Formats: sequence, C-alpha cells, structure tokens
Amino acid sequence: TGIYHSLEKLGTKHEIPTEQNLNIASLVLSQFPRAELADAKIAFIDLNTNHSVTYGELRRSVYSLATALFHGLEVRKGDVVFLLSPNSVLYSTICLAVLSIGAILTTANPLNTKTEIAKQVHDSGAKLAISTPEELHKLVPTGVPTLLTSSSSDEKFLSVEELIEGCYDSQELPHVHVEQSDTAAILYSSGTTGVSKGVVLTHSNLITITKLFCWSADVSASQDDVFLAFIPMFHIYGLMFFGFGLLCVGVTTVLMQKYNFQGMLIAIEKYKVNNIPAVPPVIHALVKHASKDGCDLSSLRRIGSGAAPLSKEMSQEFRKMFPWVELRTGYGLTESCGGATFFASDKDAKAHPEACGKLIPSFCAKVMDIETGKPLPPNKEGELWLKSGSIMKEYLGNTEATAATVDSERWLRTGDLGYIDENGVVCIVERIKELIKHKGYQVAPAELESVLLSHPLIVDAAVIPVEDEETGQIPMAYVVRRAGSQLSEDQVIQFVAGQVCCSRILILCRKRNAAVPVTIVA
Ligand code: 4UW
Repeated sequence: TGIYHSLEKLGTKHEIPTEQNLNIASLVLSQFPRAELADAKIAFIDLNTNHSVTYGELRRSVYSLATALFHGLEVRKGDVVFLLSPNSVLYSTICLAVLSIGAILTTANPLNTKTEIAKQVHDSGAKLAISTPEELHKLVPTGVPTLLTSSSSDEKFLSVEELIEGCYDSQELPHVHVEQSDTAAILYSSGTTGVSKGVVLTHSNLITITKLFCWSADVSASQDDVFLAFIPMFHIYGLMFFGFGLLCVGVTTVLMQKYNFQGMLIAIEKYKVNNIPAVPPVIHALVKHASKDGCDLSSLRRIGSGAAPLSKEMSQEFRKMFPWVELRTGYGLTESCGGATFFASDKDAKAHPEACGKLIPSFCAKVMDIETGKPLPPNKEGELWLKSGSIMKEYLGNTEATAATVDSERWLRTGDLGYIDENGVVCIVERIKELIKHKGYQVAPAELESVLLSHPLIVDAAVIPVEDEETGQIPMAYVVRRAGSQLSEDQVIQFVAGQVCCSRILILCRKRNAAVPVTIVA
C-alpha cells in the first residue's frame, strides 16, 4: 500500500484518551506529582534570577490565574489570548490557565517587530494580550487590552502576578466545558508556501502529541533529570517539551530567556543539567568551542537535535568529542503539532547519523514520488507525507492553503524530501518547500519579498536560502531597483531591518553591476 506504520507500540500506559470532555490543561495537571511530593519537587528554575517554582506552586498558580481570567476578566471559551514573552517560570502557567478555560492560545517570538505583531494580533483575532513589560510597546498600537507578566512602574496595566496573588485561594479550575475537538492554540508557520499562517491545533492534537511525548520520555527521561530550556516556548518544539510534555514526566527544567553559548555552559555546570533539547547550531557550537572553555560538562547525558538538519559529519564529530552524551535527532513540524520521528534507542541513533529517527507510535507516513504522485518503496526519495491524531485541523481562515497541505484523507504534505529504509529509519535529505530555516527559526521568503516590494524604489525581489555551516541557512535577496535609482545595499538592509525580526536580517551585501540586480544577503 506504500504506507509506513510506526514499528513501536504505545502500550496501555500511554494510550491516547478518547473521552471527548477533556482539555490539555487538565490532562497535564492530572500527571503532576501528588501533594507533598509536588511541593518538594521543583518544576522550573530561572537561570537569571534563580527564582524557582515547585509543581505544587505551579498547580496553584494555574488555578488562580484561570479563576482570575474567567471570573475577573471574563475571558471566555473561544477567546484568543496573545502571549508575547521569552521563556519564563510563568510561561507554562499562562498557557495552562488560558487552555483550561477553553480560551485559545497564540504565541509569538518576542523579537518580532511591531508590524509583525500587529499582523498576528489581527489575523488571530486576539481579545487579550499578555506581554512582558519590555515588549509592551509593541502591543500598545494594536489597541488590544494587555496584561503584563510582572508588575511594572506603569500602574495602568494589571499583571499576571497580581492576578495570581489576588485569587490565591482558588482550589480548582473554573468549570468550563471544553471538548477535545475545540481549538486550543494557533501557532504561526509559513508551511510549504507563502506567508505565515495560523496553524489551528485542537485540544485533541495537543493531547495526542503529549501522550506520544510521554511514551518517548519513558525511554529518554526520568523524574530525576534536569533539563535546560533555551528552545523558545513560543515555538512548537519548546511548547511541547516545556509547556506540556516534561511537566507530565515531572522533571526539573532550568530556563534561559534566550540562548547564549556561555550561559548554556554555566547552566550545565551549575545545575548539573543532564538533558538538553537543542537545534543543530548548538551542536555545532559545542563541537567547535566547548573544548576551549574548560567547563565541566560531565553531567550531560543526552542532547536532542531538531527543527533543522544536522549533518552526518557534525553528528559523528559530536559523538567523538562527547562520548558520554547520547545524541538524539528528531523531526517535526508545527503542522504535526511537534515531533513525528525520534530514536528510541541510542544504538539505532548511532548507527544512523544521517537520519532523524523512526516514526513515533500512531504516526503513519508515505513517501510520494514528486513527479508521479505515487507512493514509493523503501529507500526511494520522495515527499514525506504524515498522518496522526496530532495533525493540525487547518490553517486559520485559509481553506485554499489547508486543502493544498492536508488532503481529504488527512495526510499532511510536509514539503520535505526524504526516504524511509526497510527498518523504518526516516531520513530527510532536502526541503522542497519555500521555507528557509535560520538557526531553527522559520523565515518565509514570501514575507521578506513582500517587505522588499513595499519599497518605492524596488520593482522586483526574490529571496532564496544560502547554506551556512553555523546557522543552517541565511536568507539572501535578489533585488531589482527602479531604473535610474541609486538605492544601495545598505539602504535596502536598513529598510528590511526596520520591519522584520532581527534574527532574519542582514549580514553582508554583495554589489552587482548596477544595471541588473543588487544582491543583498539579508
Ligand atoms: N531534520 C531536517 C530535522 C528537522 C527538519 C525539522 O518550525 P517548524 O514548523 O517546526 C519544527 C519542529 C521541530 C520539532 C518539534 C518537536 C520535536 O519533538 C522535535 O524533535 C526534535 C522537533 O521545526 O518547521 C518544520 C520544518 O523544519 C524542518 C523541516 O523542513 C520541517 O518541515 N525540520 N526538524 N530533524 N529538517
């Protein structure tokens, strides 16, 4: 039939709950350690402030915030709440509180510009925003009522911390009927083509992927683990791990607001971190720079790599340098609500440094010939299609893009080229969609092109990826200037920089003969 099934079994312990009346927040909270254990066990530690919260405190904060949002601010089922914050001890509290009352969570990169944020606020139809005081200025122009995460000198704005304090004796969640089929989150991804779109994920999608995560954690994590979180929680990778999945396992997570290499080394040594979900540039940095730093990395037991390809050579070099650390690659998409492949055994992972795992239980795949559209046998390259209970419902308000991405049998076209071998090992060899990945972050060429085209002196623009060892890919723009214009590369770069998130801009420019395109490496 050309359909590949996961060779792993989920087992009764991780069976995906079928009862309709269940929401992701209740599921996660039901997995927390009980009573006194919960008050002793630390869920999160902030690396900057050393502030920590236990599982017991986290539960009480979720109850309090959900109560305040529902009874105090009248946030209702279906209302969209926009969250703009780097990783923090409050992040998962906010997510769980919002989801527990049937409201819909939409998250954004705190580095996004005002323009990008206004677009997402508008597209998602956000009714309420929650922001750090530092990012507040980006939300003010949208006119959306905004809560701050923590109190600031500006007394006009209520804060999440105050709301939690105000409802501190709440003993339970407000009673809101939430069904698994209800929308839970809208995360943004450009998918296979065009600009960023709202990926609509239901409670059922999140519950499915969380149960699958718990299955994978059974072979890769234990309650005594200390995880490090610099993968941002606004992205599906971080949200699944730190927002939901690891809270079900009961580990302690050290939070970094933002990745930096030195900070990571310090955190590992200080907190005896043993498990790090990471992206290829982090593996690259460890291979290139860790030996010079004299930091003690002996506590590390496992590091994950995903969100972008890791080369076979880099994988082998890493293992040579850190023979005591297991390196596990995984592959996923926002549209599949997180990880679709994973290596359950280190022996398998070691034997396939070019691959990104085997299908996670309950996932099926097809490898489709891109010429004929027919499914292919093992070891033949084609577009990877995926099916599972975690596949997104749709792109928000975009039936055309939805139909082009999820077919009538609910197969997701990933836009990734790869093959599956006879043992079920999945290998991604190339990206055939328009998407560019810079440090694991999505960059939509269409978005940069439309920014460039909005410049009065630019008549045409095309953005392509340039391969880069350190960051994966860098977006590069070809720009055609209006005839006779003296527009320089610097001016174009400044223009783009003002409108898109700084991780997506400028490095170099290369001058071409003035008559034809200016080439800008953005
Ligand atoms: N190799 C090659 C890979 C790989 C890859 C992703 O930003 P999105 O939509 O989503 C992600 C999600 C990553 C992720 C989530 C949960 C999880 O457990 C996990 O395990 C490590 C990873 O990145 O981008 C999706 C696109 O990113 C590329 C690929 O093109 C995919 O369609 N990509 N992982 N291991 N390419």
